[in-house]
Amino acid sequence: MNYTNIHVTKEAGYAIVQLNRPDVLNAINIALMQELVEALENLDKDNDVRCIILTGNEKAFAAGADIKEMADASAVDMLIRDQFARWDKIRRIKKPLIAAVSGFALGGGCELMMTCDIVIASESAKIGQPEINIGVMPGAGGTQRLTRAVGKAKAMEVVLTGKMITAAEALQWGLINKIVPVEYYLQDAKDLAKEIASKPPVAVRLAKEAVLKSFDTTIEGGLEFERKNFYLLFASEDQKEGMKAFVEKRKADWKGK
Ligand code: DAK
Repeated sequence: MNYTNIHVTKEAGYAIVQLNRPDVLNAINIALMQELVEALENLDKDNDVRCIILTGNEKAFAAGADIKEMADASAVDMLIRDQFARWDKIRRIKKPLIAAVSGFALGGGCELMMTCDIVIASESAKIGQPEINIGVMPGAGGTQRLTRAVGKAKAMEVVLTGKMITAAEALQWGLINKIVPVEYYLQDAKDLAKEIASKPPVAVRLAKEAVLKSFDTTIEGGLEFERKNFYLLFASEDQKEGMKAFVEKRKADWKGK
């Protein structure tokens, strides 16, 4: 597939989707979003791909939605563009998404990062929700996902001041998983993707689904959901293979079924 605003590379077991508008710090315009959703949905269906890395470049993961594209839009224009439908599609990607973040992850860039399941950041990452500085507020999950990740007090500080936080702060606050030197952040994400790709895919899928469920249900509902997914895995060939391999002291050969 030929894309203009992103690059897609497939490696053994995983894929890398790189945002590719370096001149504008990977600002997310409609064209980029269309390509991103199409690529992610295709990779989600691709049996050779078991994990997806989403990245930018050393200077920017993404500095937000494209302000120039939105500046003159009316509320009705925004409604008709219905861009939230595309963001929702990213939320529904079933394979694990790893964000490999360096430089700016701001506004929609931070929201995209938070839609991913695991975040590996370089030491230079600068993360924030600066929408307040341009007369708006986060619109693609920033007030909700950030608050759930770091708590009300810190989310308020970030959203109401528009300040950027460092990678070290983001790690301390529990927003990201790991900080690595700039030279290694992508390699680190690849190593993690390889590790996840080596696990039984059906179990990975149902486990991701169950963890995400915890965001929008009660503990009772979540435990019930988890249990159903757990039972379901006993219908998979990989459960039989995984437990048999353990007993026989050999490496499991996953079929993804
Ligand atoms: N949009 C468009 N262009 C951007 C941009 C952005 N968000 N961020 C940077 N650029 C462009 C700059 O205009 C500049 O272009 P030229 O002037 O060279 O043509 C180029 O990238 C380099 O930027 P700077 O010269 O400003 O670079 P600096 O290193 O000096 O500063 C910076 C870097 C990241 C601090 C600065 O660029 C900056 O403050 N950028 C804006 C950050 C920001 O406010 N981001 C939040 C945007 S609002 C929605 C979903 C999501 C959203 C909205 C709707 N729906 C589903 C409907 C999200 C909204 C947002 O993200």
